[in-house]
Amino acid sequence: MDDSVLQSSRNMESSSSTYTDIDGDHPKAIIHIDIDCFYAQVEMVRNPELRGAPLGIQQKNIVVTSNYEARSFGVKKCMLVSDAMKVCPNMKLVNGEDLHNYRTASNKIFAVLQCWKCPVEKLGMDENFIDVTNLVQEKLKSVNTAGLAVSGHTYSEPSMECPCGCHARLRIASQIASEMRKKIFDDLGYTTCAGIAHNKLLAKLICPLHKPNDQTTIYPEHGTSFMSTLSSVRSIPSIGSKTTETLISHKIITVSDLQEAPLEVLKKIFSSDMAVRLKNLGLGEDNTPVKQTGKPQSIGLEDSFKTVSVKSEVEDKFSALLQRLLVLMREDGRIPVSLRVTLRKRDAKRLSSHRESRQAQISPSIFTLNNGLLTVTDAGQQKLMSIVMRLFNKLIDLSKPFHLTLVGLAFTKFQERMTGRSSIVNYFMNDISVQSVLNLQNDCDTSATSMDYSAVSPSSSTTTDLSDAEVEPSPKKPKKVNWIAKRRCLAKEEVASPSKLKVGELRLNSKELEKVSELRLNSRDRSLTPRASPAKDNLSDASDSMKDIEEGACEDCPSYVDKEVFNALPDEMQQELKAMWKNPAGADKPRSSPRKNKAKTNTIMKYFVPQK
Ligand code: DCP
Ligand code: MG
Ligand code: MG
Repeated sequence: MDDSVLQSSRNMESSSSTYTDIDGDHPKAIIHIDIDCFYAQVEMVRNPELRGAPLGIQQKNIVVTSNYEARSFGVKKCMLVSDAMKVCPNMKLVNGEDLHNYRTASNKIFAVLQCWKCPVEKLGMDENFIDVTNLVQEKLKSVNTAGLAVSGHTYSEPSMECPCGCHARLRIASQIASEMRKKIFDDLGYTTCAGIAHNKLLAKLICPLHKPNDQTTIYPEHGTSFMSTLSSVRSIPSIGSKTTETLISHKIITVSDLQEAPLEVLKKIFSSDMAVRLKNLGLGEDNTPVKQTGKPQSIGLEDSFKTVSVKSEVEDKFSALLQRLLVLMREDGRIPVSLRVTLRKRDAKRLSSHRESRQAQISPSIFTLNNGLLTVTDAGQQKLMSIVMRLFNKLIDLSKPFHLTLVGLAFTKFQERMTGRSSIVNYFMNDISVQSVLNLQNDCDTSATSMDYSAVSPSSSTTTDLSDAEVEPSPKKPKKVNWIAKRRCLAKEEVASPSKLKVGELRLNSKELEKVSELRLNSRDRSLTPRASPAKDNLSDASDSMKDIEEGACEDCPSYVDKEVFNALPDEMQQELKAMWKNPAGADKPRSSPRKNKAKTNTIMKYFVPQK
């Protein structure tokens, strides 16, 4: 870091930015994309009649953003509605307090950007960084860079190439940025701006230079001079209000001031690391990586208040939180398998507060797919509420008065699901045991993987269990995993090739099967993720975990049949199996006489064979 400061300082010291300044290496190519007047565009895409005339998005008494037509009248972000209407009396207002559509749009944009298979880091709702370095390297192999022009604007034209080759790379990156913006527009209808640079800082700051619906590339040697055009140190993204205040108190107000401030002076004001970082930022230097954004580890909501000390009130609060949480869950798309309840308790004697949480596993079968959306029936919601209240009862001794100042609910673990309307996917995602039927297609070698489940199974965890063992069944248990592993191996012996799996018997078409296989992989990958913090995972041991699934259980099942698997099968298949068990002379002994009854050779029956 010190080196880069020295390097940049050297650049600063030269009277002008000549090409003798260009040395060093600028290997990265970063794109920053920001959606134009985001909330306003979302509303205009939803309702095209709003296009072409001034539009403001109102939250409370503020216009949080407006389209470019309104901006041309002088409407600015975060203007009071009254002021905005004075400058633009014809502006239509749309209420933007419900963020649902904006979040959905944001997720769709993120998904489009993932198509390039480069790291994408989401910043807020309408911005993304994309590190296209590797993609550019790939393209360099096939693209003739000699005649390749930049796509869009250039901050400042270079008169010679940088020896490290970054100019050519950034030109290619600008072409990629164009493709990305075009795809966002073609697929979703949003116009965007992009900044292209060798680091995140410059890519972000150069992005709005040509607004709306355009893009700008900046070359490394112009970074310092571009930064000096920024009037306030606050314009630098990682400099917050406190640091700004401190800098201002030392008469460092503009970015130029920061550039000129000797590092030694900054080190007297800030820690050494911070001083170096500030100095670098001022000079346009930034080596922070683009970190791939993943889904959040948990989705939660909290409600704080002065006091709640009656159980029925707590229940109301949780009920309201649950409704909102289910909306967030639907937007997220993953199936929760763990629910956490948090309380903040006020201790009147000690005049202090502290938080306590408990969590329990929940059965994925509570959730259903309805028109491709994850939903919970009224009965499912009641079930979730009863889990919440049981956890609450464990956190609070109701025989004594209590004083709460916050309640929180969060889904803390998830199973991946495939999107789409396929009911069979929904059906098969209920439990990994069900997936084991499908694993018959796979190599027996995967049994080793299936055994890995035990390594992350709740009961093998060293966690001190604080949770509610009665609450809900565990979706993954080592006991069952053994069954799966054995079953897979049996399958290999008995089903010589995947084609022998009579897919029709499973009422699956090949597309659905593909989806389910993917689903299984997703689910397995999730399950194999080691717990970051076992102490926080107070998962239930689920000793009576079969309770839910055994409702309407298979009383006629032979003892060797895994009831969870059986209960997860479609009704017709259950009926078929039951009929066969009633007639043991039939196909319930597929291993002993697999070819005698030709019609039944490849039925589901063969997978319900006794273990040796
Ligand atoms: N937003 C908000 N409150 C703010 C600033 C922004 O609610 N103080 C919301 C509304 C914006 C969205 O965030 O539409 C994205 O913020 P931007 O700063 O990117 O602004 P816009 O996308 O609206 O406009 P621009 O075209 O300048 O990017
Ligand atoms: Mg924007
Ligand atoms: Mg933005």
